[in-house]
This record gives sequence, C-alpha cells and structure tokens, in this order.
Amino acid sequence: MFSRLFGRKTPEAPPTTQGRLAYAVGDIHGRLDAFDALLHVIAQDVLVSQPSQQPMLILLGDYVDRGPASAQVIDAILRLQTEPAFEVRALKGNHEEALLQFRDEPGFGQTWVEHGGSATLASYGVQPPATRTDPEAWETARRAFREALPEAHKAFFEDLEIMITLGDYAFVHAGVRPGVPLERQVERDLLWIRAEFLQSTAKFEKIIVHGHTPMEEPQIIPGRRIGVDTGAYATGLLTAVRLDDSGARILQARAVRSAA
Ligand SMILES: [Mn+2]
Repeated sequence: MFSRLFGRKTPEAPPTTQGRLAYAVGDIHGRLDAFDALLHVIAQDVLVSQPSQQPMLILLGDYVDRGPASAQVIDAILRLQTEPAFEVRALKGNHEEALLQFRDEPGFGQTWVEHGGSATLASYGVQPPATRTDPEAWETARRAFREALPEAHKAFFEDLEIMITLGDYAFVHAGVRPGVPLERQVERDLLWIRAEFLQSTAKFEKIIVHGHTPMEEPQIIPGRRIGVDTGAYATGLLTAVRLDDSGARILQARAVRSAA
C-alpha cells in the first residue's frame, strides 16, 4: 500500500540540483558596481536559505569588455575564490576568448576594440593605439598588456570552464547546438551561439542556463532554458538565477549609478 502511494509519479516534479543551492550570474562586462550589488543580494539570500552544503556561485562568462572595471571584476572573482562563502565556478565567455586571442595575436586588436576591448585595456592601465590600423602600435599595446596582466589573471583566463553540469541543469556562456549531445558540443557554439539555440524547439538533455544574449527581462522557459543576461554594461542591472530542488528564482541588483 505504501509502495503504491509513494511509487506514484509526481506529475510536476521540479528539476533537481541534487540538493545543492546554486546561483548563476549573467554577463558582468566590467560592471564591478553591479557585481558588488548582486553579491550582496545573493549573500542575503544565502543567510535566509541556510543551505546544508556550501552554495555554488556559477559565473556565466563575459567578465570583461565594455564596462569600466574589467580587471577589477577579475580581482573580485579571484578574491571570492579564496573565501569559504561559495564554491566559485567560472565559465569562459566569448569576450574572454577575445582577450586571450589579442594576447597571442596583436592583429586581432582592431577587432577586439570594436567589441569593447578598449575598456579592458584601460582597466589594466594600457592605452589602446590612437591609430587602430597601425600594426606596430598594436604590437606595442599587446606587449604592454601582457606585462600588465597579473599571473593570477592569466591563470584565471586560461583555466576557465566551458560547461558545468549540476543535476538537471547545464551551465554555458551562450547556449548549445540543438540536436547535438552535451558531451559532443564544441567550444565555438558554447561561447557564441545565438538564434539557432534561442529559437530552437528541439529537446535539450538538460535545462540550459546561459547568458550572452542581452534581454530586457531574464527568461525562464520551463524545462528548456534560463537566460540571465540583462545587458548590465548598459543598464547597470545584473541578474542571477537561484536554483535548488524547489525550482528557479530570479535575483537582480542594479548598480547605484546606472550608465543607462
Ligand atoms: Mn557573450
């Protein structure tokens, strides 16, 4: 009788995080002010939640470019990694890929600055070339950037993850290619994909938690995906999703001084 009672399938069982409390944070893009504000909101939530295990803080990538404090955001993440409050896991975004590409290829600088790289260079105290088409000036800037990049930052950028899984969730920067198993996904798609992923109706293996494509409102599409990029570099509004075995809930914070 009990087996019949308990064996009954719950029709709407929420997806599981295997008992963990986890927070996934959207694209920070150099907005240390918004990141600090959101960390405060998350810390308050942890206090109320009283998790039995260390909560996870999953950062969805695009820490640098566009906003004014890229290097300082990396410092803040490195500091969090030394503290016991969270298990910090950091994903690689396409902007971290661009930073590493410029470090190795000065010719890429011209493309990088079109996507916000000047702000990153400035945050490391490096002046981008006045003439963007001058290869020698770019080589000079690249050398200066390599010298300005602290060893810990270099290791941070090189060791970023491309996918994190937890229970029924998979965390990536941009999305996944529909129809391809998670274990066969390629880095290029995980860091860059947009429309093919966002517009897909194919079934994904897990619920995909992602950033990369800014939206006015975070998106929770039950059983499919959760998008939390709210364009913090322009809006000052940074978004996280809080996940545990009871489901998903959005947490947000706005920087005190918004650029919008
Ligand atoms: Mn991105």
